Amino acid sequence: MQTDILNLFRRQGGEYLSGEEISRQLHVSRTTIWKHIRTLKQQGYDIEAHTRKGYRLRQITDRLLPAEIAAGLQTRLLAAQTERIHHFNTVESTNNVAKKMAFDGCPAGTVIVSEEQGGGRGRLSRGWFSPNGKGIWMSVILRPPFAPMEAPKCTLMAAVAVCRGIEKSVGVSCGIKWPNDILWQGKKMVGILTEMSAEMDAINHVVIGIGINVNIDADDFPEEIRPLATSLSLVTGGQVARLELLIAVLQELEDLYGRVLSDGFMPVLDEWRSRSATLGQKVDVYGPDRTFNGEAVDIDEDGALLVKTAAGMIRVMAGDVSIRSKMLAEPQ
Ligand code: BTX
Repeated sequence: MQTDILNLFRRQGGEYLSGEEISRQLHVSRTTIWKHIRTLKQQGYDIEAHTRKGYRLRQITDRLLPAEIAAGLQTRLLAAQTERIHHFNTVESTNNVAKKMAFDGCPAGTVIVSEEQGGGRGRLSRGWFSPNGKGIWMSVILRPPFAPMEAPKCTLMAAVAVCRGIEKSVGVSCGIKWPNDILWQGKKMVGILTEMSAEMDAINHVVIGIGINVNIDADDFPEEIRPLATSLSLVTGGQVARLELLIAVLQELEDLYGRVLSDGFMPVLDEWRSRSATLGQKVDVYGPDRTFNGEAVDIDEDGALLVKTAAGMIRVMAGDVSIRSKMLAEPQ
């Protein structure tokens, strides 16, 4: 019902619509309409009520509300219905919420989005700065028919989807740094944290957490990450519409996932390579059990980084990579 009311407002383009007209079109009483409008206002919609003229939606909110996201999407799986999108004003971590929902059996394609995170997480218990209303902090739940060792593919797929979404919606081209960062001129714009639950030979679910710095000013960043981080507003010099961007990223992710399921992983891998800021660079690799350096030459089908070292080729499944070159690359 709330979606229907919002659709009527959208068609009205900011003009008033009487309660009587809304109740006639939606076949419910004016009291019911009034109650739904009260709920919409509580959700953050800027709806003005006038005793004679009725109601009007003053402006589309910048909050990432489920009805707004669903209205912009043409997906069958990801956030395909408003009920599959869960919006919060604040949570500790959208990945934590998503993992709980996934364990409780929510459908694949469920998306959790929050205006802010109090305890946003990166890899290896690192934090992720997620200020209120200034970024996209979201988690997507998938149940891919992959073997557990193929889960890193989800990170690569998400990285390509985010790059495409940013390019289409904001017109900014970013580079992907293996395994999970998206950079602009060497500074971190996006982080991706993929977590999974699996049996020996099958994945139960994967949670893909995506954090995009959208409208964060340089002074907003904590001092220790300020030299390393950037945001879309810093790059473009203006405010960026979060909702459009979120919709673009989800649409790209759905399209890529569908492609992976039908045609395999090679096309995504090729696109990842073409957008990579890591390949062809001299790198220092900080693995779980050793540190070494060499040249990043490729990634393989499982998403592992292949590094040419003095001692031969080393296949890196997990770890951090720092790029040695002075000029950190955009996609080559
Ligand atoms: P990471 O371990 O590669 O990067 C974490 C490091 O990045 C931090 O130690 C810090 O140096 C730096 N950092 C922290 N916050 C920011 C920021 N906003 N911009 C740039 N650099 C930063 C990266 O892990 C994975 C991050 C995933 C975040 C998403 S948000 C939605 C979902 N929920 C959640 O808790 N995490 C994911």
